[in-house]
Formats: sequence, structure tokens, C-alpha cells
Amino acid sequence: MAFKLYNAPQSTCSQRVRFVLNAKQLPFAEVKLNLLEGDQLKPDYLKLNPNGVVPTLDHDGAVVIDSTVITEYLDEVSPATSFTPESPVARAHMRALMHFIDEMPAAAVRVPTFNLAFLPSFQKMSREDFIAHAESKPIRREFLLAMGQTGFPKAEMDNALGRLRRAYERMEAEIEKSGGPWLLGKDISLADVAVMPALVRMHDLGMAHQWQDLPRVTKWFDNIRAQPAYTPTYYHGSLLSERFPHLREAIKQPT
Ligand SMILES: N[C@@H](CCC(=O)N[C@@H](CS)C(=O)NCC(=O)O)C(=O)O
Repeated sequence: MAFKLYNAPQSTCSQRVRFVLNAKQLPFAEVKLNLLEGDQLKPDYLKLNPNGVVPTLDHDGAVVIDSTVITEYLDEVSPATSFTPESPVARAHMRALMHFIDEMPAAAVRVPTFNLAFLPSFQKMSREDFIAHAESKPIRREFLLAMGQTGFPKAEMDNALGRLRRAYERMEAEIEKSGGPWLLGKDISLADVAVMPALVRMHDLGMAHQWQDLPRVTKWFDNIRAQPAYTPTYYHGSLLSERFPHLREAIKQPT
């Protein structure tokens, strides 16, 4: 089985897939796209992924897109070290959580990410170039136009942080209900992998204090960072603070 992953080091969706590949010890070739330079919008890439986003997995020539779909696909083609529970009811619960995660924390985390990390790059563009860049995006056009070159306003940031907070609270409740230490109980699942990058991102942006009062989430965060697959997934350059010097200056990094 030959895997080629089109992705970006700092992309949260890519990090989900790298984590599963690493956990399953599946060797993969990595094609790194520069998202700020628009590699994901080039015609050849759009043929693979018409959404113009990463990640995209090529498995022996079969193309699979969308990170949660890719992680489920990997669990099906390589079922050893499974991330999917046995019972259909538990599987349904895991998938429902993955939908919640995509709708809430994974979507909300884009607002602080773009405002704090990517905005300076967009501010360097002329108005015309910025509009043309935004309009070339198949699924993120409106998001970028809403951010504009001045960034999302405070109300929008507060909404995103509120949505993230509700997601941490949901995690706390799920872990309590399942008995932990993972969302579904004693075994790590694709739902844990799906939410991991949002918390890693918020930690990297200096906002881990948002779940400090939630003991189960705090422990969950320590546990996921202690997984053997974590370090190869977050190789140097995967954190925004490693890539953007202006962030290192702006944020007092927690340990
Ligand atoms: N639902 C998709 C979303 C993918 C996505 O939003 N990818 C981001 C990086 S995490 C991206 O490629 N952004 C490029 C852009 O905004 O132009 C998935 O989970 O794969």
C-alpha cells in the first residue's frame, strides 16, 4: 500500500490524518502545499480536490478527500490499531461527535487562526489581489471576504471563542459520561483525533487557559500529547508559533 498525502504542516485538518497514519505506522510520502501562496488553488491540485483545501490522500492512485473521511478510510483499509469502536451504537456516537467537532471547534478555530496568524500576509496584498485571491477559493471565498484585510471584528472573535468554550464543555461532559480518559471511554477513537488539532492550535495561540477549569479536558490534552503518534505528527513547523515570528512575540507561550 502506497500512501501520498497532500497536506500542509500547520493545517489542522492535515494533522488529523498525519496522526492516524503515524499511529498505524503506515509509511507515507508527504507533498507539502504552501496555503498562503495558493498551492491548493492550482489547477492540478483542484483536479484532485475540487474544494481547494488540504488534506488529500492518494492511496495507490485512489483519491480520498476530507480529513474525517480520510481517517475513517484509513481505519477501514488498515484496521489494525483501530480507532473505531466495535458496536454500531458506539460508532454512531463517534460519528455524531465528529460532526459536532467539524461544525463547532474545527470551524470556530479558523477565526482566531486567521486573525492572529494569517492576517499580516493578507494585509500585504493590494485590495485587488486580495479580492482575486479570495474569489479563487471554491469553499472558503465568503469566509475570507468576511475577514477582509482588517480581520474579523471583536464580536466575531468573541463568538468563535464562545463556540470553542462550548466544545470544551461538551468534551468534559462526554469524558465524564464515558468514564474516560478518552471521549468514548477507555480507547482513543477518531473523535479524539478529530478534535485534537483545535486544542493544540488554541494552546499554541496562548489560549489553553480556556479549559483550565475542566479537569477531564486538561488530562485528555496531556494524554493525547503523550501518544507516540503525536511527535511525528507535529514535526517542527507544524505549530503556527514555529512558523510565524510575529506570533512568538505576541504570545507568551505556555509550556
Ligand atoms: N472539511 C475539510 C476542510 C479542509 C480545510 O479547511 N483545510 C484548510 C486547512 S486546515 C485549507 O486547506 N485551507 C486552505 C484555504 O483556506 O484556502 C477537511 O476536513 O478536510
